[in-house]
Amino acid sequence: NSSDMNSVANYINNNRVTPNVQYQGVAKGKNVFIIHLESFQQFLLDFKWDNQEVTPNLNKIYHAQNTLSFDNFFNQVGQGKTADAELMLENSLFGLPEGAAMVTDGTTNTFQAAPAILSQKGYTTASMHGDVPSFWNRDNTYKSWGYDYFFSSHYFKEKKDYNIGYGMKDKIFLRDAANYVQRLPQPFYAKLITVTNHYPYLLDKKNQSISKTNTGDSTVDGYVQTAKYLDQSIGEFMDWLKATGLDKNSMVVFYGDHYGISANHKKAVAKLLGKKDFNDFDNAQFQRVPFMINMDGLKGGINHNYGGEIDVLPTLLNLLGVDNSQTVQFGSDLLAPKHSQLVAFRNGDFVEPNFTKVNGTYYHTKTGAVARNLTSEQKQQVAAMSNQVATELSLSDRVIKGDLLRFYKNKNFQKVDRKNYTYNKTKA
Ligand code: GP9
Ligand code: MN
Repeated sequence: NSSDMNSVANYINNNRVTPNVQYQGVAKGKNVFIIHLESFQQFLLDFKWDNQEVTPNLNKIYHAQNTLSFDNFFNQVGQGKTADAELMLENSLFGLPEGAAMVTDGTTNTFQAAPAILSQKGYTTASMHGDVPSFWNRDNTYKSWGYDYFFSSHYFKEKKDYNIGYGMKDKIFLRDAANYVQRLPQPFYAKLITVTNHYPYLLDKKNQSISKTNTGDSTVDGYVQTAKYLDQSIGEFMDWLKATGLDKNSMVVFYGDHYGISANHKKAVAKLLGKKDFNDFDNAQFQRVPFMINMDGLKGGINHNYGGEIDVLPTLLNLLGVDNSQTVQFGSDLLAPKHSQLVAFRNGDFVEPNFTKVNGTYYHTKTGAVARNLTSEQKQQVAAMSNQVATELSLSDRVIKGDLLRFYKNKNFQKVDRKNYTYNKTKA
């Protein structure tokens, strides 16, 4: 009920941090691209195989002077995978302990999502994806999030050979999506969801331009091939952006949604990384995914702050100069001087600069050693962090399960009326 909402709002307001004034509004009025890099992990950046960089285009973006990159940014998804990532990125709410909130609650709940926030600031908003609209209940949830458009596979030409795995091949998808992007009134907020780099990493012969790895684990060895293909599609997309001049007035945000190689493949990962061993601690550190913000004139560099997907919305809103002092958000601005570096995993574990908790065991983040003989002060610290993680997760769950945002009054935000949206298109 509404008093539940008040206690959540109190918690959030107590933890709200003041934004970084240096970056405040530097992207005001710019177009925004959110580029979803399917199953793409941080370790792929600068990774070499077969005598070549696997992802030269993304590496270039990662190291560019006008890219703000993060090397301690973690995926925080649960069972909802892609859906959890989308939910966190655009709402700063956690995925649910089980299932996917986009499916169970996306149609009926009230949200204050990025597309709605920005469309109330004059943006045109669109999500594009080369899979059927019903996957993860996107066609319903996007209405609750205030997306003006959803260009799903129904909007793209189909040809023999255009599809693989879960949908369109990334190069074809991004090329065709560009036609829709170009017709959006500016400023726009456009999310492009790739999918070729998805388990089980299938790719047709003519698109393979690097050999498979040699771990002998067939679910792992194709990963570099589809990652390279995704990287090439990004290279082509960036060329297009430049050719149109859109690179001059756009902020391009890249993120990896979740791991590509699960904890079931520890042996193969150890071999891939040239390590003797790969334990639970290593696997927690392996949850890093890219988060990069590229924009003409942006003061970039690699930022080492710990953070995760939950932190994206406040970070972007501050860059865009959108007041988010009233937003219900569980993350904190990655660039804020007092950004909270405690990164919650969906199961209650966490990682932060000093301690990592995996399956209830504490490790020293710097060395990976099990944290034995903690001082009483350290014991208090880790207990407090565990509590904070549990509190955040359970409050976020209450927001979703109780549909609490329907009670929340935010003077900067007008509630979304789902009836105003339709994404129907009959197949051409
Ligand atoms: C399909 C896609 C895959 O539309 O986005 O989702 P995932 O399996 O990665 O959660
Ligand atoms: Mn995914």
